[in-house]
Amino acid sequence: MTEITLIGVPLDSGQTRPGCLMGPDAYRVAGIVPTLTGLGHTVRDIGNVSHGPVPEMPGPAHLVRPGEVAAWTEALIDAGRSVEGMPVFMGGDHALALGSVAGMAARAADRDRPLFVLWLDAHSDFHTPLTTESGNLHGTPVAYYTGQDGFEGFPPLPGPPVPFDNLCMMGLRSVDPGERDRLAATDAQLHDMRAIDETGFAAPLRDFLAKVAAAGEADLHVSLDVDFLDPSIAPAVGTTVPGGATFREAHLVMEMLSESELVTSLDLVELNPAMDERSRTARLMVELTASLMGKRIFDRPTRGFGYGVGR
Ligand code: EXY
Ligand code: MN
Ligand code: MN
Ligand code: MN
Repeated sequence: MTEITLIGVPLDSGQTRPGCLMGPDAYRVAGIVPTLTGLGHTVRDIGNVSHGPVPEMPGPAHLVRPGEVAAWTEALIDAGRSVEGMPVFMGGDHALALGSVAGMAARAADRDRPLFVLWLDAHSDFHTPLTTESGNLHGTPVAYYTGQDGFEGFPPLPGPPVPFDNLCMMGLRSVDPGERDRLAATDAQLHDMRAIDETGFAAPLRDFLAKVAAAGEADLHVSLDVDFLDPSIAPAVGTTVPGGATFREAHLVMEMLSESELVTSLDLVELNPAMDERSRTARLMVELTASLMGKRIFDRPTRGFGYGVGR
């Protein structure tokens, strides 16, 4: 069983639509604590964290609240790095992943381990402050934690940048021209929905998990953006894109991750409770978290059964 630390991140400065700051409480109302304790885990909810002083920022004038995002990044690096068990960052928009992933990379390095990242998102979030057209910094975390240029005024990475070879993206279906060529030139494993339609999720996910397992002692961070899911099952997000993961596909991904026993930290991001329908999306995200944390229809042999990832 796992010691889970819930970290509430009421951050909505990565974009302009209000509402994501209610996300952490929506997960609490949807029962994330009893759901996880009911699976046998130890759960500590440390409440909502806040950020320190907001710095003056250099950089393009159209950036949306860059000082707040920089301050959050600093706060989340600190909040996550010292957690012993499994941190779950309850957002909050995806700008929280500048800090959560940078902090997890530092924590992994503190333990002499590499960090792998599974990015479940309709978007690649690979803009920098210099390439973003919208100015919305929730579209930039991947560029930050992989160490790209253009983040002047943001905290320096506290640990090593995440190598592209350790990064897998699934669910992609909205990638801007400014992100596309730079990302395609990297070693990141990029699975857009066109590819998923051909292979399904299982085969590429199995390959990625086998790679993580082959690294020996390694950490794996999963960043789950609500818009990874199809809007028909998850309407409470500001950046809906048609053609997302279905209910069963999302559960399969979570169940495979659970069976791998490799996941060491998690983001739940972009939930906007103001756009939800009777907590439907919040409840689905909690249900997916439960599947990631071991909820099964039937018990199955674990430690890599069938996936070649046991160790
Ligand atoms: N690529 C678009 C932009 O940069 O504005 C949309 C980014 C959406 C980011 C969401 C959280 O995944
Ligand atoms: Mn603030
Ligand atoms: Mn995202
Ligand atoms: Mn997204």
